[in-house]
Amino acid sequence: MIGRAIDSHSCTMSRYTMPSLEERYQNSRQRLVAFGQAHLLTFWQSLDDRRRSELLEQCETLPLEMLRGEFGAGVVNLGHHARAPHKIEPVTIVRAQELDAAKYFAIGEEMIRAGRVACFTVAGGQGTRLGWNAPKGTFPATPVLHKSLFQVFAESILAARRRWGARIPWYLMTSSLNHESTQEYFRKHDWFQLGEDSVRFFAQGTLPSLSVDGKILLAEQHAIALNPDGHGGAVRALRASGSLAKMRSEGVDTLSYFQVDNPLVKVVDPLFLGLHVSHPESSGEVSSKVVAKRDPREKVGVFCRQDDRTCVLEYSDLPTHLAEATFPGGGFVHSAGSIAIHTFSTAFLERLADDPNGLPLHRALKRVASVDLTSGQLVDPPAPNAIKLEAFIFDAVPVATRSMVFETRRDEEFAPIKNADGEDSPTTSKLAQSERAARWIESCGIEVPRDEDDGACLATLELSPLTALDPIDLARRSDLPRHIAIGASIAF
Ligand code: UD2
Repeated sequence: MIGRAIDSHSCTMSRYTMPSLEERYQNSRQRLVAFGQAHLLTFWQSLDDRRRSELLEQCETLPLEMLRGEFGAGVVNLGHHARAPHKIEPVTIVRAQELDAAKYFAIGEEMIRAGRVACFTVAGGQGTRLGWNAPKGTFPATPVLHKSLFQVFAESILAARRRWGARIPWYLMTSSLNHESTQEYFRKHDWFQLGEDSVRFFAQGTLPSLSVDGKILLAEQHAIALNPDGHGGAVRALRASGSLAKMRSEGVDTLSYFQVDNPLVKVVDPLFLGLHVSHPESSGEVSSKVVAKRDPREKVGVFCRQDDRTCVLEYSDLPTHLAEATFPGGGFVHSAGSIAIHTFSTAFLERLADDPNGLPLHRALKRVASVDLTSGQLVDPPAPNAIKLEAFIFDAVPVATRSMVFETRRDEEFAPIKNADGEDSPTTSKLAQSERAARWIESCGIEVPRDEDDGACLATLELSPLTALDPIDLARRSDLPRHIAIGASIAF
């Protein structure tokens, strides 16, 4: 930090000189000692100057002040220790059928046309559960043409641009693990016709892994064990990358946020945007979409009320008795499952980014290979040994004055690809994509073959967003077949 600050000044003020390695070492040492982390310099004497400089650079950028509370927290309070659950009540849910949807849809359309809306995808995760080594967005997701997740989103954005005559820039957050490879993928595909200057990548930040007794771990003798700081890192990264400033300069004041794993997402949804800016339940800061949970154990966060604030409790933090609680007449009390689709005002994100404490950190016990301070050898532990810290974007929700929770249809908007098989896998997602295409095609009066017993579609269908963004769009087309054969595999 110190080195960088002086470096940038030195361009114009020549009386400043770069601090020597020794000065930087002394500064870092003092700071690390103050936070009980001086062990990071254990191998200093055996490092060459290049490695010493690399290590110092990492030490200088460690957010030690922000992490102060984590160093002494130990293994207790894994999960969301910053907000222990006390009184948890169900949340108010806004539903399309209970309001004048056409009015809000028109408001949202006007926002898009006016160039106020940008898309934002968080794509910094590793896709470990899926067993896919490349960036998750490159995973072949569609049932017939095997288009990647990134291509599906790109086609949706292109289609939305054409429909509303708007620019709709696309911001993608990567991490140090996939920043280069993600950009390379888009370059190879010529940015899917969106134009290079409107597809904008920035990498999220990192946080150090800690031992269970609160010591930052070394991944190498000269390198700190760092991991991406969670999708909540988006708040700082949007600011640090200059993205928020760019949005402001281009008149964008609203972000349509979605994750990289859901090919059914509406990348911009006029109804949701209109509700976000003008529904009485919304303060226009952050709004969220939910679906009714499949079952109490489904691995999605749950929207609830706590201390008179709307918030999200991650599934791992929701006590079983609350997850399984039912109303006297039936139905789960806490069924508002988060599908990680939000609308944010950029002004709200600016305010969050200004907060020196940032979003709370969640703690998870994980396996992390680290250097043994006595032997200097890298040790790959057989069991979880370290605390990884992450911020979650949905912790922005309770910061808002009021935050709207809007229920949508799972079969229309949520079929994530998370696991290699079983629930939320490529198989279940492709089936859901094909079923949605079948419903839209049927709504245009075209016959789709269906199983007599369970009603399942007996063909595999894929609808490009460029063909239709919704059933109304599809009905305008004159080039659809009149009939679809059993067993057919068709992409429109
Ligand atoms: C997330 C939510 C869960 C539910 C579900 C819906 C969390 C902790 N849980 O579960 O409540 O809403 O989604 O599908 O978010 N990412 C980054 N950087 C990171 C970590 C993740 O960009 O450091 C991205 C990742 O690329 C993906 C998204 O965030 O697009 C979700 O990450 P995840 O797969 O860890 O979250 P998941 O599926 O457990």
